[in-house]
Amino acid sequence: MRLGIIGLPNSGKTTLFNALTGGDYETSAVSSGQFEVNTSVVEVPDERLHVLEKMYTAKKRVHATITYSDFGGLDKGIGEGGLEGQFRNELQQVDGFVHVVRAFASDVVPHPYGDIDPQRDLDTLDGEFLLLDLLAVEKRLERIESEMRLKGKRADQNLVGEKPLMEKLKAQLDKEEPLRNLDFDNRERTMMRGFGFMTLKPVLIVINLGDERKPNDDDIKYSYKKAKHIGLQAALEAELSQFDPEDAEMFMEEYGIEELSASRVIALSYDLTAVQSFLTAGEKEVRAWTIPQGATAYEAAGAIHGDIQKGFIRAEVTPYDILAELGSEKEVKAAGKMRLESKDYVVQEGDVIVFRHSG
Ligand SMILES: Nc1nc2c(ncn2[C@@H]2O[C@H](COP(=O)(O)OP(=O)(O)O)[C@@H](O)[C@H]2O)c(=O)[nH]1
Ligand SMILES: [Mg+2]
Repeated sequence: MRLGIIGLPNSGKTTLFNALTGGDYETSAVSSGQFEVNTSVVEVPDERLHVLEKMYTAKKRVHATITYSDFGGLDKGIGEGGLEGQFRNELQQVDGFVHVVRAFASDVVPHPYGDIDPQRDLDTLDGEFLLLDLLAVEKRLERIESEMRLKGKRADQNLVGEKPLMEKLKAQLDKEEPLRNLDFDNRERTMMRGFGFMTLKPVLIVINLGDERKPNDDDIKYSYKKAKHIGLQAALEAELSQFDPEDAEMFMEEYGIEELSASRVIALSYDLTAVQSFLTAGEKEVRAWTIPQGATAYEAAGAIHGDIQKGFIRAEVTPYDILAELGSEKEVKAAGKMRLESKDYVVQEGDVIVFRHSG
């Protein structure tokens, strides 16, 4: 899963990227205005893996991961002016966005538009993305219409079949509403797959609160267009991510910080894209695997290895909570709490699974 960190220049994107990834990329009070992308992979914190690691005395602990890409250079005008090919491709390929909105005031870091106005900033970039989608939809509609005009009855029916969907999208975008707020059936979702519509992607809004404000976003009253949001102090979080764990803990205790907001952002962004984790555990390793919500045991097997999927016999499933409560696989079996499931079983978050397979 890959998420794009977006926002206006000097909102704190690279700072947040550093906070999330423990990276040390250069942040700057003067924005270069260049399109550039930094990419890094982070582990999704998961307390369950630590418990399982002890339970199985496992040699290795493998977390689910998220790839974050920090997109520098987004600003007013990208909708109309168009985006460079490679940069645009990368934006279209991400599974969702983390939209950084600046709420911090600073004399040394100029805001590109002069004053601090989070709602305006949020709407500015959203507006550009709406425009990009609208242009793409209009282009497609023109293509469909010319196909119908030129070929009449011999027109490509797959292409023509997209027309009602494209009209539905256009109506939404004309209202300046993001596509993600519409409901779609599976057929429509399949049709939209190749387009990489920006406003269809799920978004998590991160309000960069700055130094003086407590990480509490209750007092910020903008409308979020149904998007999830979280407030944090990006600069502070980035600094803490560079500390040794013990030093960070001491610092947090001193300032009464219970949990790093960066961890919250990672957890929230994992939930953003309709995925879930199932777990495998043994002496060799304990591991969290990422699959779509609603995936079957057969699909879960495929996430591990094609051979396990091909030779699928059954899945032995124990919900994590039961395993943690009873303390071992043996106890679970003795209590008759291990379930045998077939290929079409719908995997639940936190299922600990052993796949029996031939070959
Ligand atoms: N005072 C303050 N400065 C910040 C904060 N977050 C980022 N900055 C500074 O703002 C400038 C721009 O940050 P950067 O992450 O490079 O923004 P980007 O252009 O969105 O990538 C840098 O000088 C940062 O140190 C913050 O929470 N408080
Ligand atoms: Mg940057």
